[in-house]
Amino acid sequence: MSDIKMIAPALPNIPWQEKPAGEEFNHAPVWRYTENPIINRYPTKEVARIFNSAVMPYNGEFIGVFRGEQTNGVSMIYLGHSKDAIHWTFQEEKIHFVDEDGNDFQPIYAYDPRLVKIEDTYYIMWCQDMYGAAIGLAKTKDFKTFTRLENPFLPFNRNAVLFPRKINGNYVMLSRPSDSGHTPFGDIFVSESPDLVYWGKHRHVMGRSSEWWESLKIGGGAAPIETSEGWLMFYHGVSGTCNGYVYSIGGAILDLENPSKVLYRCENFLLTPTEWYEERGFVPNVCFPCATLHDPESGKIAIYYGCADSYVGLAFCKFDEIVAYIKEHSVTRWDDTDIGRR
Ligand code: BMA
Repeated sequence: MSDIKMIAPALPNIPWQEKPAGEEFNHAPVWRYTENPIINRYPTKEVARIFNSAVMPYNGEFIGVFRGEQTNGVSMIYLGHSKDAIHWTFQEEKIHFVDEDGNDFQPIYAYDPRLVKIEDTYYIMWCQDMYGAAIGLAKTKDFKTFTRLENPFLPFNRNAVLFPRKINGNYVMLSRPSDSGHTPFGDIFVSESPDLVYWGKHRHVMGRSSEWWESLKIGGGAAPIETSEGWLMFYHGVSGTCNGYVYSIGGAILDLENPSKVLYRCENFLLTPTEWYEERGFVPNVCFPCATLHDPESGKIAIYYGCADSYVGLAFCKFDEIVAYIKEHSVTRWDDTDIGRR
């Protein structure tokens, strides 16, 4: 056991499956749920595919915000409930957002939602149209009323995720500035806000690396997990092949007080498309993490990831093992470890 501690509320009912017996991990110590994918096609009448989605504990059970690609091809966000975080039921109606005066304020499209609880409020971040792809942000306390806040960043931007607490008094959000299309570049940045309206202190966190699996672009994934040594971050890394992009899951640990500094960054992917539901689908070869459930007492971590823009998959790891693996295989460059200001 290492001395590093996960700092999060206990989650004794975390979904879990033990590491496959006899499995020799000559790769990262992450294993898939044997019943993957946990969400299949046509989950509701108007939705063809659910993928790239985020879940959280809620009232002793689980709740989630799901990217649902409607049968008209437009993505929206749907609410789901589950007793075990594996079997989900979805509201037929997409989430309806209102502005701060309570007036209807629906995005034209919405995709890749993340869900983060800060103090007593739940925040949803997603990608949407703001005269180009940009970040949408909303809050809820009861999962009945969803109030949109100001869009944090100008277009073009994707992959926003808040840290689960304020740092030095400010809200802190990762994002990935992009272009209006499929963006053949991209680094992770971090920004701060005292009030979730005005954002600044933009810093570079880390860039695509020379490792092939993340050599094209990277982007934030699940909300970072607080640990005694830093923020454990599962993100996505993309490589460009002659047959399109390949999305893998990577891991890094960011400085606790100044998360623009990368303490450790794993040179190996933690998960890359291997299974039929990751390699084959609407967009093949995509593992796209958007959330974790994690329990500090048992050290269990469940990673929720979109598979091939078609399904949701679940993978597991143990906190001590994944941190040890990231540290053991860490390679950082100067532009990872500096504070990212120029
Ligand atoms: C990215 C995002 C993700 C998607 C991925 C692969 O640009 O749009 O939602 O999973 O492409 O298609």
